[in-house]
Amino acid sequence: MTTKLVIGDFNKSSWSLRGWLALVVADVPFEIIKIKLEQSDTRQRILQYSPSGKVPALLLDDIVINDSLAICEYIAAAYPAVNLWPQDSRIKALARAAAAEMHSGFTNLRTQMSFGLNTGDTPETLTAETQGEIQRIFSIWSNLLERSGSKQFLCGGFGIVDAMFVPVVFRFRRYGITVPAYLQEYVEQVLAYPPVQQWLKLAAQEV
Ligand SMILES: N[C@@H](CCC(=O)N[C@@H](CS)C(=O)NCC(=O)O)C(=O)O
Repeated sequence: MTTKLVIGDFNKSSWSLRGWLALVVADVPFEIIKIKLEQSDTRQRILQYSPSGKVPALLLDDIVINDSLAICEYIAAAYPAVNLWPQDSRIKALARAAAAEMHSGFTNLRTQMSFGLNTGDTPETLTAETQGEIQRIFSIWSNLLERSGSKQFLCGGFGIVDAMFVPVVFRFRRYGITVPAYLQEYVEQVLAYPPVQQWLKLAAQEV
């Protein structure tokens, strides 16, 4: 079976990063088809592969999975030994809820603190709504760490829930958000995680 992942720029596409991480962490061999975002032909180029007009899209022989969380779910199911979700069903439910909240929410944070690793302006002040969302993320992380008893990632080994929040860790770093001391170690482990470093390297090499 051929596996291809259609993504946007490494510097710009936070949703691509999430899907890409699932494949890399599960050690799936795949090819990348990269489409430059924010160009006059971007939409037309993405539509050649992804019916939603969005990236990432995972191209398998006979289907296209055109959503980051669905890609993560597919990889978790296809490679169960990697444990991309926690094994404990209650912790897994909490991890899924956190991943879903990230996937569907935090619109103020995503708008005011754009993902661009090397692009975009830095807002002078963050709105109360954005600050509230940052506090909510701290609370999600601390709850998962406490409930799972993990000293590493949110629920033990690096999983989908961590992948969903990697772009947030990048944003906190880029916008100088002070992370509470009890979450500092988590953030450092995420930034030091080899696949995360690999993405940052690819982003740095991108013209
Ligand atoms: N819910 C989708 C969102 C995907 C999304 O918004 N992708 C952006 C890039 S990060 C995109 O394709 N933008 C292209 C465009 O709007 O032209 C997912 O989780 O995959």
